[in-house]
Amino acid sequence: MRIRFVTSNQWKFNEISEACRRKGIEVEWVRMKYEEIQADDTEEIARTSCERVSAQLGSGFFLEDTGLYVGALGGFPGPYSSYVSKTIGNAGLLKLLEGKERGAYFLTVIAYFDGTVVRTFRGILEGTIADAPRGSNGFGFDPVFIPSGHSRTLAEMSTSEKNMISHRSSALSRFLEYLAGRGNG
Ligand code: ITT
Ligand code: NA
Repeated sequence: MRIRFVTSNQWKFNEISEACRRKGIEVEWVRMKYEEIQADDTEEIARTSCERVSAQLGSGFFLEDTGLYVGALGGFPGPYSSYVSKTIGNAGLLKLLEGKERGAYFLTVIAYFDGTVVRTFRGILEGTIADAPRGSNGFGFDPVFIPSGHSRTLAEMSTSEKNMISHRSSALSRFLEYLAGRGNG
């Protein structure tokens, strides 16, 4: 089976293709930056993006939206994760969290247009924000995110280790189960 993944983000593609390769699924990278609506709900952003992109690509593709939700910051940066990562970055996030509770989670919502409706699949990874950045693998908030039950940050894990636990790979597993159930797998 072959499927298209629409993202401008090289690291997202690397993770998704590694996870798919293990299951014998081929992923084609549609490297494209689509415009996202501004909304406070990751699912709504993914769904709307998928509807818009389908006008251009038809069906048989998926995309995803991911956010980091920090409890002590009322869920911030959430849907603003991309902007926050590019502007204040991990150093700025750590500064905001000085003296605060460190609980956080990642949420990925995959959206897939089946030709008739958009379907969404979620994946969550719970954890804490580290006191300082550690590790050089991965991207974005990986150096400051320690998954629950682990002592290393995501940036101290390999792609395949991250894929064993991540928000993105959980959402992907649900999506692939759905595809297999439809007889496309
Ligand atoms: P596309 O929309 O083109 O897929 P993007 O990078 O803009 O790529 P998002 O809007 O989902 O994607 O951005 C969320 C940001 O959150 C992303 O730019 C990273 O900084 C961060 N992020 C997303 N997934 C992450 C992960 O698994 N680990 C660490 N940081 C992550
Ligand atoms: Na996105």
